Amino acid sequence: MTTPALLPLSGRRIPPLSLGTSSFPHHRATLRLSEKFILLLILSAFITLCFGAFFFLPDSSKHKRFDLGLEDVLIPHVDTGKGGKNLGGYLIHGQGHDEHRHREEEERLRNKIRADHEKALEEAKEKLKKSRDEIRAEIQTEKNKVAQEMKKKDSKPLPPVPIPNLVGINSEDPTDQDIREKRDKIKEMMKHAWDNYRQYGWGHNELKPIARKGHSTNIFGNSQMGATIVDALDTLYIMGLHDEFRQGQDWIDKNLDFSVNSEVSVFEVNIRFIGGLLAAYYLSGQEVFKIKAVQLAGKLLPAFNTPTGIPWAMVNLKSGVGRNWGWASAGSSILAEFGTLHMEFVHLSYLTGDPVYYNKVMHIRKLLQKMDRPNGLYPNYLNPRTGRWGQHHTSVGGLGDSFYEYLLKAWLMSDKMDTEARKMYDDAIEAIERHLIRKSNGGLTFIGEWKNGHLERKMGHLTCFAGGMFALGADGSRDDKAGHYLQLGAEIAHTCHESYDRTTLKLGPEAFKFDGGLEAAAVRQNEKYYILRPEVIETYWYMWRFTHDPKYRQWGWEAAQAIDKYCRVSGGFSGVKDVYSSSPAYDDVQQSFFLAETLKYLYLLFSNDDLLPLDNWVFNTEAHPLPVLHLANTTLSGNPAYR
Ligand code: DMJ
Repeated sequence: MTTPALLPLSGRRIPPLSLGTSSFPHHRATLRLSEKFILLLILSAFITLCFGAFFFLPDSSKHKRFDLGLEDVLIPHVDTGKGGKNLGGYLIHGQGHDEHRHREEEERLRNKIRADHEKALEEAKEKLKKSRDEIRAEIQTEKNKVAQEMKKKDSKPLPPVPIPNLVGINSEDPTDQDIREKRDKIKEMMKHAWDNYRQYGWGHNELKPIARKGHSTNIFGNSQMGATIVDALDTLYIMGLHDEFRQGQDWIDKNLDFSVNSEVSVFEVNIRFIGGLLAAYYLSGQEVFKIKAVQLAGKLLPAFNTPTGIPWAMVNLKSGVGRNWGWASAGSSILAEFGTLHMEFVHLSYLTGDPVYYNKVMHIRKLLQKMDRPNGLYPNYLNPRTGRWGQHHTSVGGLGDSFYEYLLKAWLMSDKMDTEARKMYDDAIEAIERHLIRKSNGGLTFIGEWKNGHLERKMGHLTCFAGGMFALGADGSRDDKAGHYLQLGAEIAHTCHESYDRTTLKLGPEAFKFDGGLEAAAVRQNEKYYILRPEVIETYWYMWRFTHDPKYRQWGWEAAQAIDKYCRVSGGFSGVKDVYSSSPAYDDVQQSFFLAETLKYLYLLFSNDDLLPLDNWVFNTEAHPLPVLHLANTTLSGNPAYR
């Protein structure tokens, strides 16, 4: 049987490899093999001879051989073209001259090595005479020098860009005395929070106001990056607390270092640090904030190195290794986390001229656009390896919230040019209204949570921000439904106010239900806490700006008084564990967002509208104001280089 190996597809016959039956081609091949073998033997004998002869040559000849080779390579100005490669008299003359030069060179090198050795020995002897502490101090000085050098290198000014129109950074005091006094009270609360943090928690991420020491949570890993300082800067600035602002700036300039071996939340670091630094930069014009924001953004970029480009939830700032939260469905990334980077990243590209940040967030958007959405809803979980949704849970509160917020704000921040973002927002909100928004038996409008085809009639404190979002998105909404969305915003504000008003402390619980006779009330113990969150006050402020209905100032003032009464302690402000108890326990944490958001929104609620007007500023999800970029006149959005 002919084996297929003998009849290859090309049709050319291959000689058999078998040594079995003798054939002419096989015989010829055997002869060629033995000829080759003899040639190989002669060649190897010749090489062995040359090698042996070399070892019998005098030393100087060996050096010359190697030096010549070296010179050919390393000394380009020697004209080897004329003499070096030639076998004529010129070469012989050149070799004699070279020999002399090489001997001199060798001598020089030997002397240098000797001198270096002697110097090192001397230094070592000197060192040994010194005490351990002296040696340590010297090492430290050297280290500092290197660190300073690196700092200088890192702090190179970024390319100048036209700064957008920054209107409304300052504003007149309110003319109404009552409003002025309320605003002053909020400023005093800010000072109390800041001063205590400064005294007891300075440089730590947050403050423990009862224990009077620093505090940190896993979102910042084991770092001490002064989260409260960065988060509070813009609030200090708009309140006119300029000494405090300078204290913060000084700390950031000297101490804020991102080369730490720490695993941090990409989302939290983006909204609090990058957002905070960018806002501080735009408000104050101090370059240091821009430089730090860009340095930090560079440290977050490795988080995007996933098979899909959907970033990991966490990244180690030093190694760049990323991973997801252990609790997230099927190793997924979280919608509210990877979907809340857009505003800051667009600003980073704008300020640096580097499209890398813009490309990262646009890639996320494009990927989301292509995906099927169950009932038009975005699930909270997306696997960054497979690009597939995890559990089909949808929420306008935790895990989903700021994704929707950033769609709307991307459109606003682009001076309404980014119509793609507006469309995605409109589509998402329509699906949310259809499937998640309901009226309770008592007539309260609430936003529930979608869990595997079932509506849970529960709303989180976090979800209360949506009242402000609906009001902010009313203008420009599809089918001219501005009135409808403003009304929806008002209804959510009302429901959230009820969740406060129905408690003992007049502070809202973390989550509340509309089930089995319950109306905006928490049942489980672990849903009754208030941790100084801003969302309800945020919605009051937006509603105030769009309607000027005095009830929003009234509700805001009620919340401010309750915070001052029940959360204030001598060491700062603390969250409380049960808003239905008249003597609640403290959680002993002064959250950084209390200074960034809660107190800022309260202050704005009692300020004139021309302080950070909403036509010119868009607040990120941590309440850091970023200016509207008039992208129609810049290269950013339309330029193919940025796609
Ligand atoms: C803040 O860090 C941000 O508002 C975020 O979007 C979610 N909530 C906290 C404060 O409650």
